[in-house]
Formats: sequence, C-alpha cells, structure tokens
Amino acid sequence: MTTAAPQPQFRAETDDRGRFVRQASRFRDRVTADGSSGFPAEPGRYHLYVSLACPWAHRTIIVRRLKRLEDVVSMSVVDPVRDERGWAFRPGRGHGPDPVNGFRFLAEAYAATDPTFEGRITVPVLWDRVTGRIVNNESADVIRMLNAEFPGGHDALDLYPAPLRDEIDAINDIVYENVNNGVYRAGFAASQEAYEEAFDALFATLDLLEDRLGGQRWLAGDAFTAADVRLFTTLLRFDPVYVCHFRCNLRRIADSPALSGFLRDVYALPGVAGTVDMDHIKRHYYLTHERLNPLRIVPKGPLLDLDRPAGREHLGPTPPLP
Ligand SMILES: N[C@@H](CCC(=O)N[C@@H](CS)C(=O)NCC(=O)O)C(=O)O
Repeated sequence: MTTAAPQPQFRAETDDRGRFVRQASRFRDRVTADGSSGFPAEPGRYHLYVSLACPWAHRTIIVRRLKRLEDVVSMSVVDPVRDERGWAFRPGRGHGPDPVNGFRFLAEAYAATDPTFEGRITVPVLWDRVTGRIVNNESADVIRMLNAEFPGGHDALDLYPAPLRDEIDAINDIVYENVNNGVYRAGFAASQEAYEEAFDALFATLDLLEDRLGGQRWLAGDAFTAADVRLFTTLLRFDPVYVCHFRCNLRRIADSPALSGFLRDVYALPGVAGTVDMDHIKRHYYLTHERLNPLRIVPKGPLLDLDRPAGREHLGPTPPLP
C-alpha cells in the first residue's frame, strides 16, 4: 500500500522551506468621509460580511461596536464551519442568510467584483451596495475606515490618534508578524524548521508584550488604540485554539499575568464581550482545517476565566466609551 505524502493546509501559500506565506489582500479601495476615493462614507451604503470565528474579522466587529456604527454599516455573519466551497451563508445559531445579495457563498461576492480572482476567499469583506462590489477585504484597512471616515459614530473614541500613529504602526508591525500572523505561521508550517522559527518569534514577542503590559495599561501607553484591538483578538483565541490546534504550547496566556489581565481588561470594555462567540471560534478552527485535525474532534476545554476582573485601572485611564 502506498500512502500519499502529507500536504500542507495551504499549498499555494507554502514556500519551498515549508513556511506559510499569507496571500496579499486583493481589494484595497477606501471609503472616505469626503468621497474623494469614489466611495463616500454614506450611512446605510456599506455592509460587512464577517465570521465571528476569525480574528481578522473580529477586529472589524469590535471597532464597529466601539464606534457605535451598528446603524451606519450593516453586518452579517457566515457559518463558522467551512467546507471546500468556502464561507457560506446558512441559517444557524449566530449566523444566517445573506440579507444584502442573497448569496449562498461569499465566493459570489468575490466573483461579482473580480471574476478572475483565484485566491482564498477570506473574511472580513466590506461590500458596497451602490456599485455592487467589494470595496476592501483587508481588516487593517477596514478598522481604519471605521475609526475615521464614517459619520454618526462615537467620535470621542479615536483608535488611531495622530500623535500616536508612529508608535501604533511600530507595535502593529511586530504584533502582526510574530503574533497575529505568527500563530498561523506556526500552525500552517509544513516543516519542523518553519514551525520552530514561527514558534520562537511568537513567544519572544509575547515575552516583550508581557513586560510592556506589566507596567502600562495599553500597548501605546495611556490611550486604548487599534493596536490593543488587534492584539486582543489573537490573545482571546490563544488558549482555547492556538495552544493545541496550532501547537503554540510553550506557555498559555493564562500563565502570563499581564497578558491575561490585558485580555480580561479589553473583554470587559462595554460591548466587547458581546462580540465574542467561543462556540463559533472553536468549531471553526477544529472543524475546518481538515489537515490539522482530520477526525474533527473539538476539544471541550479549557476553562476560561474571561469575566474575572482585570484590576488594571491603576495602570492607566479607561477609554471614553458610553
Ligand atoms: N489579511 C486578511 C486576512 C483575512 C483572513 O485570512 N481570514 C481568514 C479567516 S481567519 C479566512 O477567511 N480564511 C479563508 C480560508 O482559509 O479559506 C485580513 O486581515 O483581513
């Protein structure tokens, strides 16, 4: 009997040394307050397609909620479990049909925008009802637009204040490479060497962040910013998913006092807990990556203690949230 060689989860995004190299986001147009980009920030015009499971989409869900843009940018949720047809709109707990276009699969939104697109169909997607196309499918861009361009939100909260931009960009670069995408580089590595490279960079960076957050409340200092939102969505998934599914098991977030305090601090901000769906998160990862978990058994644990007070108020101010 011959056995086929094991294949990486994403062949097209694996280099010759077994490293996971994430595809670039395809749609990068901008919605602007003044409309100069061709996509004016009109209330009711744009729609966010998200998965509650996905850490990248979760950023956009949190920023939409904190900025109180629920009535300005509509949103709908895909089934957390994907098959070979990709993200799908199906009825179920916490997800449902597509209210805008009646699509059955998110792939239809991509095909409507660029019929030649052959990459992975990803969430989040910012859809324009007027032109009938995707404006942007890069979460980093979408949170910036939600923060700054749309009228009618909670303006007192600025997640990307001008004086802190260089600092936020520098933090984001390190956190993206080694933590947000670092867990994926470990999990989708197709060689021991590639896995260890990602693993070492991930835990070295978590050590730096543990130090930093031991002495200050938020990553950029006194202001709660987009950098904190971006770290939060990875930390939230770390102990229940990445430790086991992606083999990121040097230590847990629960073993890191500052990181776990920070995680609970963000979780306790008004509106954030309501964006968290641990069932979607766990079922998505363990049921979808069939090469990592072929038997599709979903671990029952671990116990999470997200509601325990963080007790970090002495480290800095609480953001201006209603
Ligand atoms: N750079 C993108 C990444 C988005 C992304 O990779 N989303 C994942 C879910 S966590 C996805 O949709 N994957 C689809 C697939 O693997 O087929 C962003 O930040 O928006």
